Amino acid sequence: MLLLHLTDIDEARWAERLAEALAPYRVVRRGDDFDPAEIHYIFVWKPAPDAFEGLVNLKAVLSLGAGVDALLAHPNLPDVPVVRFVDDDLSQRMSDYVVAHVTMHHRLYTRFRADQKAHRWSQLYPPAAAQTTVGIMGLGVLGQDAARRLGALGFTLRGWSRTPKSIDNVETFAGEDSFDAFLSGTDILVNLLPLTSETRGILNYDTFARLRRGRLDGGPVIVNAARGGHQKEADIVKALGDGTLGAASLDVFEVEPLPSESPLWDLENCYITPHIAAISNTQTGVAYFSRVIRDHEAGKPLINTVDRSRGY
Ligand code: NDP
Ligand code: OXD
Repeated sequence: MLLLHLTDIDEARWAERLAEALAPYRVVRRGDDFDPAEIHYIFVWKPAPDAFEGLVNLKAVLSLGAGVDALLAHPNLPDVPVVRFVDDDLSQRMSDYVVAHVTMHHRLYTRFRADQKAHRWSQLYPPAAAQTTVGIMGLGVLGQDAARRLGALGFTLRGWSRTPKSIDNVETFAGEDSFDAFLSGTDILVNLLPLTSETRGILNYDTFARLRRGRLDGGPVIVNAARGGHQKEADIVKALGDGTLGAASLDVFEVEPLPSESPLWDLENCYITPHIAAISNTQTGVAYFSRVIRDHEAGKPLINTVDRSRGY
């Protein structure tokens, strides 16, 4: 039996679709009449502290989120495999966000918008895409998809991961020791890392100060579409104010919703979206998670399981 525990999401819709896809396998929601000992899978988003109570025969936890930082921090997460969401539609949506913001900054949107407001005719030609280096932190499912789509637009690409990678048309860097070299040639820094103890706070003033200067008018740029815990917002405000950063696009925040008194809201060179870079699509999500359950029940191994020791 599959139990749904989705908070802030249209759980009824997911339940209806999953029940159709998995029939005759039983799908239940909290509040339905069922024996917790018969639950073999639980599908979660923002699970409550008692979400796993009584689930003594659980085979796997299925995470609607691609990022599992909050789930791994759940105080009562059972010791069973965690399967995270990996999906072409999700990757496409994330790359849509990344491409939109990278191209906007590459074409010096902040400068020309300010000129327009001031009725100022001031010609300045942005560098060609090939002369602009986008550095992607995190070369996993989302980072590699973004790299492929940015590469098709002609940008020069580099990427940073924990373990070495070889990816066509991307100069790759791995590990702490190569972080400085990676940053020193990056004009637009895109963050697609998971949030772990190693990556928390990585978008800080020291990181910004090490980015390449002189290529993009106004200064280097950051684009964070991963987790708010990666960024130190006081450092972003300082760097956007003193020219260490030319601009920032932020989809995620230390506290969400972003408090109305945050200074980020009013900065002309800060572009805020409310954690909407990519959403898990019901249609493809139902296809993915019903396949995970069906395959596992047929004896196949689980896919896209989280390595708890790495934290992602
Ligand atoms: P993956 O697990 O596929 O990729 C993670 C990448 O980060 C890997 O390349 C990994 O390196 C690298 N990495 C991990 N730790 C480190 C480290 N300490 N130093 C350097 N590199 C590191 O994740 P996804 O691409 O699927 O997702 C990335 C994140 O995007 C999610 O964790 C989630 O937080 C966020 N997200 C945000 C959304 C939004 O709407 N804003 C939507 C969906 C996801 P290696 O390859 O060596 O393992
Ligand atoms: C995710 C998210 O991790 O929506 O999937 O942030």
